Amino acid sequence: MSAKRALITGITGQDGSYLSEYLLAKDYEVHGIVRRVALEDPANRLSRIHHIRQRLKLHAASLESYASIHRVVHEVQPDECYHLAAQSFVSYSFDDEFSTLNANINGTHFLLAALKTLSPGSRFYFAGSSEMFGMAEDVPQNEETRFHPRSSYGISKVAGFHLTRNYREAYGMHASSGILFNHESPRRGFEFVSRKISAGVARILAGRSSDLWLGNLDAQRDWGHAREYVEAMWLMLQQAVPDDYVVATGECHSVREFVERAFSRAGLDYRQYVKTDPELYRPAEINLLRGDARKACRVLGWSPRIGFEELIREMVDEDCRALGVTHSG
Ligand code: NAP
Ligand code: F7E
Repeated sequence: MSAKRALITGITGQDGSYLSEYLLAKDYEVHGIVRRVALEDPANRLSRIHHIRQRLKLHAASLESYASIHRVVHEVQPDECYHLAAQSFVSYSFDDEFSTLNANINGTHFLLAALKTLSPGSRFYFAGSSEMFGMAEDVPQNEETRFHPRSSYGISKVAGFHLTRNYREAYGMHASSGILFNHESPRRGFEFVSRKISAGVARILAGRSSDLWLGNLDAQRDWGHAREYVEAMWLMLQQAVPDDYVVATGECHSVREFVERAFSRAGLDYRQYVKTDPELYRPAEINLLRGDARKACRVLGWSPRIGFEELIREMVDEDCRALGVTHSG
């Protein structure tokens, strides 16, 4: 039997890199969509997939161009398509609502439309987000919780979620959405708070900074590890029937707790280094997100194994190692 073919958008990102490794280990033929500029600057823009680059088939295309998406879908005809590409930074979505909505909504629509026309038997995964719940009425949030997004990023994900559901219902496509809560790793982008903190700890230890400026320390999130969240994506596409699933740990912690644990891992007291800047607060914050992933556990057999402490330890240790510093934590 020939290998299954997967197409991943956003393959250069945190989740795209873990998912590629996971699918390669299952003997998939893995194709990825990247921006043209990434192919011209591989050292910087392909760094997360550098180690597996030779085993991947990369295609230049843009989320903004239907013609380019159409061309890649026509060429690849994937068995499974994982749509991970997005402007994913919530803070930036307040600075540029237009590009966030355009890229995230049109990109999803273009991909679904191209698959429907050229490869209707493909199975499709949409990267939904707990940001869709926003100012949620219920805690914890599950698949029945009403959406109340608080940013154009969250709004774009609600639109993508409904597009995915509509293609499933209207055209019979095997299209599923994962509603994933925050997931981090040493491959997380430096702009997100977890990595900003772990990298900040390492820079302080290395003597490259003396402080770390953050925004709202009281916000609470449900933080898991990206490496195991991509397994849930794959499991969704192995089901006979497409559906939507919350993926979360069920535990939540404040940013302050994350900071406290990360600094103490390195033997430091965060109160001596962390400063807050009101400029880093968001115009509309989400104070508390905590997921109820019982459906994913029951139907997919998925549950998280890596806890909050272990996640922070791995991130801090990896950032310290990268800067060549050891710590006494
Ligand atoms: P990430 O590290 O920020 O990766 C985003 C990917 O999207 C990168 O490969 C990026 O390419 C690509 N991309 C962005 N804009 C693009 C455009 N206009 N055209 C083509 N590609 C574009 O994000 P992640 O953490 O892996 O998350 C993966 C997906 O899950 C995203 O859709 C995110 O919104 C969603 N999600 C993430 C979380 C989380 O906690 N990580 C939770 C829920 C949902 P470049 O490398 O070229 O910029
Ligand atoms: O913020 C607070 C900030 O940017 C987490 C994305 O993957 O997960 C991510 O979105 C919290 C917020 O992630 C700083 O106000 C305090 O309350 O790490 P973040 P996010 O906004 O939760 C969801 C599920 C996604 O879907 C997104 O794609 O931390 N915070 N001080 C800060 N946040 C940042 N970035 N920087 C600070 O200095």
